[in-house]
Amino acid sequence: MLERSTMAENALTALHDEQYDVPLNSQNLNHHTMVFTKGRESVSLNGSWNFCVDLLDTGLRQKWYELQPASPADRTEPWDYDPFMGETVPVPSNWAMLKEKWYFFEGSAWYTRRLDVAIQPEERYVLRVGAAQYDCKVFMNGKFLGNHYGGSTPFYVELTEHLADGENWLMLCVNNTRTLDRVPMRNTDWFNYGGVYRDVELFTLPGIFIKDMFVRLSEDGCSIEVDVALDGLEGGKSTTALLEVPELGIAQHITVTQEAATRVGIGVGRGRCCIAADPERWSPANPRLYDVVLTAGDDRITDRVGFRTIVRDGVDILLNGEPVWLRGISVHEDDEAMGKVTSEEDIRRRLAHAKELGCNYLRLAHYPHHERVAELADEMGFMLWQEIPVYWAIDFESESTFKDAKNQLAEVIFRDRNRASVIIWSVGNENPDTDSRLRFMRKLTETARLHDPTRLVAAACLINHAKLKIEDRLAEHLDVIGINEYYGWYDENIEDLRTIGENSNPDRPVVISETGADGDNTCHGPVTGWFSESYMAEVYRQQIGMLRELEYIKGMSPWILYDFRVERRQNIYQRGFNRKGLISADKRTKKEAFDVLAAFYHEMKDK
Ligand code: GCB
Repeated sequence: MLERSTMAENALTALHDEQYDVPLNSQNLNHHTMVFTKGRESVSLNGSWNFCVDLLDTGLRQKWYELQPASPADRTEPWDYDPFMGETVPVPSNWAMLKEKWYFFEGSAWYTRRLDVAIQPEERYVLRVGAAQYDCKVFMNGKFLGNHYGGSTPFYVELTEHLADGENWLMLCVNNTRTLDRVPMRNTDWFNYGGVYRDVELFTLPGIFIKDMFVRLSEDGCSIEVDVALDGLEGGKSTTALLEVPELGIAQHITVTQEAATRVGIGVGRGRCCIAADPERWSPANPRLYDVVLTAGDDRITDRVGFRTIVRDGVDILLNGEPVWLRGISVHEDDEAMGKVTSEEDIRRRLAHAKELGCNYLRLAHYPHHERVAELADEMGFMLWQEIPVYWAIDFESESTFKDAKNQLAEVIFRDRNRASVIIWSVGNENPDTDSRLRFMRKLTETARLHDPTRLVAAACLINHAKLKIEDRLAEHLDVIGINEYYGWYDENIEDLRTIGENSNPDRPVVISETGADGDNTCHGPVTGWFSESYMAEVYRQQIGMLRELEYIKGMSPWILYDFRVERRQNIYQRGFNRKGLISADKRTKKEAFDVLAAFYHEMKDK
């Protein structure tokens, strides 16, 4: 018995301490601690990490993170896990994909690695974890440094004051337990992958560094607006930063003044400017990007930014002032072999398949995808719907659930708001229309607009199937109403779609955020009927036949590009996968419906 508790008086009562993790659930790593890292060099901490699954949370109870490296002869008591030796796994990875016995593992897992740093006195050190699903607690050299909630957004830990010159030990405790009060909650239609599944990096920064930069075209399209945040300004001081967009002849000084103290005597300074400019507009047809460089003291960052406007005008979506119809496809971040770990090749393949379909738009469902997707979408000319996992039965009554959702939304916005491709922030999917949900999600729409007034806000809303009407009080707080409809699959009469339009008479754009059918195109699949590839294609034909006539529909993102893994689908045709992909889980074999949709989109392109 090695349980250790600061609350318990003796060793036995420590076994009864079920509050052991409370001090460590601080959520102190959040959107406030984010650092702009694009265009910066880093030291990769990917690779082999010591690893241990920990179903009973023994590590937190016994404080494994306080152990120091020592040989058995030098230890003074027995130990249940030695973080400095034993099994290793690659980072990034999802443990479900590494060993069969970890496939359904839900709980804590410990990642440990050595970190050697030659400390330079003037420098600051920031750890970035691209994503760890879901709750991650960070420890270094025996000390707890912070905790992050949210499985799909990056988080940052300043290590400066905790690093020793030379050898250091970094530990991450990652927990993927589904709970009722988190975002998402217990029940989802995608696999609950656990692990550190995006890059882990160490950034070395000067004493005053650029914490944030937000660059965009103003709503009237006449100027470029820039917000800058610097970290490390000394009490009451102001400084200047230089913004350059060489191809536009812009070299503009921005005054940055201290706003809030983050550490003793050290604060964040903010500055803003608005520069008259007329850049070439970014669009899917002309994905023009400009180099943007920001210099502040010894720090310098670069980004590639596209300039465009996206607004709602009555029932239309206007890109650079012109109505646009969204020819989209939904995608999950999922791979048969890699789980949620994604690669440049995987993202490029995804976008190449979308191009082949004739898409100008993707819905990144149901959580923030890897940031590389938006960068490549910027380059290749796709518009994106990005969302947070406020999915199904979230605990809308809970303040702490709201805090979590709001933070995830802010994090993805801060991460991607320089990406022209992102046109929509979506705040939820298929949530019941209760008073508490309305309050919760209305506040999320406000958060989205506060952090980014330059994009549209959407959600997948509800249809009243008895009245055949879009009936969702959230709709009036959105710019774009998404509806998930499955006529031909879960829903019966496709003609209802016409009636829904007539009965709803929406005053803003409606997009079909999902529609589709399962088709098992493997050797196990049926030839006709439910789950056959041919029935799936027929559903697409019927959908397209109907949707092309409906004026109120301004775009669609059928469900989904690839088959994806999920626990809840276990019939003989599904076998642990949702098979609504236009391409099967091998990401190669196209189903008949692929060509049906491609033919429609190619025809729409010319309109
Ligand atoms: C939905 C959900 C999506 C599911 C899909 C399905 O409405 O939004 O997450 O995967 O239906 O296949 O049932």
